[in-house]
Amino acid sequence: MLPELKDVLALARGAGEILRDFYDRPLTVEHKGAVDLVTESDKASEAYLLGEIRRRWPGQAILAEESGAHTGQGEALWLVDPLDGTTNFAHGPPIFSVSVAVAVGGVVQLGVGYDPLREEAFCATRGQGAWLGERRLQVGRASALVESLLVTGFPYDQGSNPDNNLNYFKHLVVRSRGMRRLGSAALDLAYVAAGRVDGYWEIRLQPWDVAAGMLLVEEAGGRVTRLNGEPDVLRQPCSVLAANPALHGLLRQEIEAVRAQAETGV
Ligand code: LIP
Repeated sequence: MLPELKDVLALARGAGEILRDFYDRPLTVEHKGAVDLVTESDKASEAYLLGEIRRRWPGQAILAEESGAHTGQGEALWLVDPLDGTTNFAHGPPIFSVSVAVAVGGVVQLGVGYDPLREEAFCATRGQGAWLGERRLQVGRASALVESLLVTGFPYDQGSNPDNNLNYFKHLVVRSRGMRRLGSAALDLAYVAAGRVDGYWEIRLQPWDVAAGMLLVEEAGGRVTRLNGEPDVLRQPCSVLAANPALHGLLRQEIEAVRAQAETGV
């Protein structure tokens, strides 16, 4: 038996309630890497989500940020980010989310990105549109970079890996109307779907960061690919480029120009 969107939404809201309880309280912060944090709120949210999934959909496979891959039977795969934006959560900026998606046969069919502080649930079912409450989501119409508000992020190995997105950032920031780094990939994608920002790209993410958000953007009329234009966004390490179709093409051209410049050294 497969879940319905309302089931995924209920799970995301339940996890969001846990995050609200933890938010603004002193936290124990552990390190998965130099700047890759995990808190008890990540773990508590994930424990809740996995417990509910296993109770109501026993035997279905799960890929979750903190506990990794859990094999199952059948074609369903849950992709769970219990707290997307952990660094913000640990430091204080009120920008984080719960991201839950369900893929069947490798294709994401259901996705929810939930902001527990604003209580905004961005939801999508493949082929049935993307929604924020009763409002149907539609990507923005920016058709020139200089008209576009862009958002991006940086990988956790930003300090040790020279391929850390600064090259694309430097090239695009001066060609756009504005650039933001919000700190939650799931919300970045939800905001592209809602037309709040016009384009988003990021490198070396994980499937749980982007699975729900990529469905939101696709169902809102946007285009989502890897930075190189290939379709398999969820292939690890994930890279993502999301925008309305016209702007997606323009961003692809600029990204290729940066790549060509790096390869030729000119
Ligand atoms: C984060 C993403 C963010 C990215 C960070 C990290 P987490 O996910 O939401 O966009 O820049 O490197 O991947 O770790 O907070 O779930």
